[in-house]
Amino acid sequence: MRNPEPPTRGPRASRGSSVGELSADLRYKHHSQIMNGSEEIVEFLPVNNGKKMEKRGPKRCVVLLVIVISALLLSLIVGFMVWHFQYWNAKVQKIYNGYLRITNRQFVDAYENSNSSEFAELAGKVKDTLAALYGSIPALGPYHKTSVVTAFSEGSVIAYYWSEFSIPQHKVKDAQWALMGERIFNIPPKSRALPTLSVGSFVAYPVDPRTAQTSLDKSCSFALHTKVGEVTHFTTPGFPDSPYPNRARCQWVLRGDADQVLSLTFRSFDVAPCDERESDQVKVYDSLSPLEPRAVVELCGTYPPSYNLTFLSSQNVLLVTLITNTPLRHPGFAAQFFQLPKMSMCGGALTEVAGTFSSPYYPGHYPPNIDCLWNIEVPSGNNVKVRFKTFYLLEPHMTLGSCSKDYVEINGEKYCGEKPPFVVASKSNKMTVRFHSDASYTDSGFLAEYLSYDSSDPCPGMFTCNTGRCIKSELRCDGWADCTDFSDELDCVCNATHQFTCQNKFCKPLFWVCDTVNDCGDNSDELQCGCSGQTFKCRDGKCIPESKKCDHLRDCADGSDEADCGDGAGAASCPQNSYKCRSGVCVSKANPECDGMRDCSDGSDEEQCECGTRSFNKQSRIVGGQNSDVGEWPWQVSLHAQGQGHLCGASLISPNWLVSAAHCFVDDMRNNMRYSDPRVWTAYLGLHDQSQRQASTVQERKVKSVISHRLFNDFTFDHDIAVLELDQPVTYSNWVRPICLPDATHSLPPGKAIWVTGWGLTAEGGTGAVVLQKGEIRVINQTTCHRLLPQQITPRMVCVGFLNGGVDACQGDSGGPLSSMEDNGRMFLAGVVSWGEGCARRDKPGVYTRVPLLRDWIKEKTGV
Ligand code: 4AZ
Repeated sequence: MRNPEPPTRGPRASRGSSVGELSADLRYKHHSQIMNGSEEIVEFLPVNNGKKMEKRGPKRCVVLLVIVISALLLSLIVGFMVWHFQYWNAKVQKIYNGYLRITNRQFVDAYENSNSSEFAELAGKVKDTLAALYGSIPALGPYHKTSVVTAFSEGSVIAYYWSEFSIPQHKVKDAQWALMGERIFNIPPKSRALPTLSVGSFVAYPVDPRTAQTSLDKSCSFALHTKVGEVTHFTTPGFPDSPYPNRARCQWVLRGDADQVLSLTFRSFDVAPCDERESDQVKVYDSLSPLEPRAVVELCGTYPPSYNLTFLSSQNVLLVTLITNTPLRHPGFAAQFFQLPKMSMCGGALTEVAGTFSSPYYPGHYPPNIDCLWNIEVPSGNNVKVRFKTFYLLEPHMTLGSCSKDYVEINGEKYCGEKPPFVVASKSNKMTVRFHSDASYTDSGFLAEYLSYDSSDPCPGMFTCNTGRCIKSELRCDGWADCTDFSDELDCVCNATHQFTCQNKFCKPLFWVCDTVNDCGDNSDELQCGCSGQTFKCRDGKCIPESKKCDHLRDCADGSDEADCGDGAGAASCPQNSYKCRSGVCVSKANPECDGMRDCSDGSDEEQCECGTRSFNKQSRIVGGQNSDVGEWPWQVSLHAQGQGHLCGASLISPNWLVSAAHCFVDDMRNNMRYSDPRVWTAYLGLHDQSQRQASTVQERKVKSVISHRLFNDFTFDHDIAVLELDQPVTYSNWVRPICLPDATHSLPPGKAIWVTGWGLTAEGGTGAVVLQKGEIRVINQTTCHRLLPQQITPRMVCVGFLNGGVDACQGDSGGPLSSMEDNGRMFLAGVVSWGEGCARRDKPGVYTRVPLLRDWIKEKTGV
């Protein structure tokens, strides 16, 4: 039999394979046979039978379309049902922490013991009360699984609990709203039939799953009650000899007697470093339930012992929790607490001519939930001025500028956050200062002084800033903003002989005009600068002073001032100030070394970066001075000369190499001192206090060799750098660590804030410091540096300080580090303390050796 023509070129015609066609034909044949009972000729559509095709094609299309739509609908329905049961209707477990106040019970001591029958009896009633309470709320009742009472405290009785719900996904929001409602409206509403307990108020908050009490480790749960006149101590398990457990959920319930408050201090604190993702964390709550809105502080990392970690409660209880997530090994904390009577009043009347006042328990953290009011009244005819010497009212997650949480309010204006010293003045002899602390997170607060002043002459013999601060009259219109609000530089009539009038009316020294630095702020001092006379024209058209050409500093944005210098500076294969990877590739980014980003494809910019970090959390809260914190500058070294004590500073750059100033090692033959002899020197590392050189943190080393720069000039102090080799390498610790060495191309932009540290004199002609001092100073542009110290500055020198003076290095700081923090938080050795005209004098900034320019020399001599 001849194979008939393929059945159709309609919908089925797309089958391309002969097998497909064959089988299709066979099926048709079979179908006809059944229909007719005999072997009848089956009619197939001829290929060219267009009419028939028209008739039969659409019919099939419809059938197929119906099939497809039905299949689609079916899968939609199935999908919806899967979604409904899998997700929409799926139950999620929610845990809420809370507390409720029972008004018809008196607290008995047995409630402190969760194993007592009294505890069990009351806990049972609280559970029933909670069940009844949730049951009366349709959005909660059906989903309530269980409630567990964890503790009781006084007042009348406060019951702390957690409740578990299993809520369909789509009802979670309603449940949350319902609980919010309960939180706002005190219960019991008249209509609700609750068991025998009378409940005054009720609070519940969703729980961070990490702090859920369900996961609490029973072996790491402690309850402590301190007695009158007693200080109670507690530590993390194993402290200090072994690290606290990994993946632990620990808690300490701290109690005092009724009507007392608690003062808790962490005397030693060293947990895993804070990390944005997962870190170990200690939290203190002003409650016996870990409720976020009652959190007082959140701690991680390491704090030096000098840091004030004292926290006050608002009631007689505190809860301390430790949640560990990292496998890091840290000793944990040692803490103590005691009770003291609740402050009966806070604030008061201040009627002296001058005096001081502070936030409660200053410098400890003020307690949560407290309001103080000071009414200051000075003799009539005078005005009041309040100067805040320290001001720390900072809360995590606070919205900037809103002062909606903790604040100080003076004459209707609110102040909050962290502020440098500032003054508020009144226009009368009265002032009210209100302090408010809300229920969560506290800080160390403020210390303030008030004084009365003659309103007609607020600053006798001085200039009064608009902020109320008094500054020396000479500082008015001198081109430098001495008042924080610039008011000393406003409305000035500039002295045309030596001052330039900026468009914004500031007066600036004439020699700052056209020096490529925007000194006016509106750039008007850099406009209309022709490239005439003693100026060099950059390739981009900018003019710079001729003296800046070939000074090894990139002054033109395109580096053209350092090209064609014929001294090898421009001969490197990378353009000036661009970093050269080991592979030879140039990176144009500023200061890419050790910045945490792989800028070189060979990774060479991120090698040897174990430097420039400190173990302890950064502190900047030294009251009334510039003492450093312990471990704040772990690369700082004190160099003692035989029989003379501390003479110079130095910086640790590797386990056995230091960088210092060459002038420290110049022999003084008149006094028969051979300072170039390494045997004269002893290096103290990890030192904080010169009187505590035996402290366990200190590592003492002899010096094996002193290498001063061959080009050091004892007259000009050019190339004032030396490297010292230690007889034995030091061991890195929390107190001893190296600083990063900057690449030769590392830039120090004018205006950059840098730290100088040392035990040098604390005033010109004064005495040396006992405790390591720190000062924040700023890089001064090279033109200004030349002008202020004419004929004395070489390209190897950089001026750093303030033109007003005030903060500076001094004798004894020489050789010490100028520590510059880069974007990634690492500290780099920007300079070495070298020389200056006196100390902290106006217009006489300190001069430092530019370390980047001598980087290659350091590498050559030390291999570091
Ligand atoms: C010195 O004699 C010294 N003001 C170091 C720095 C400064 C002055 C003197 C800078 O070691």
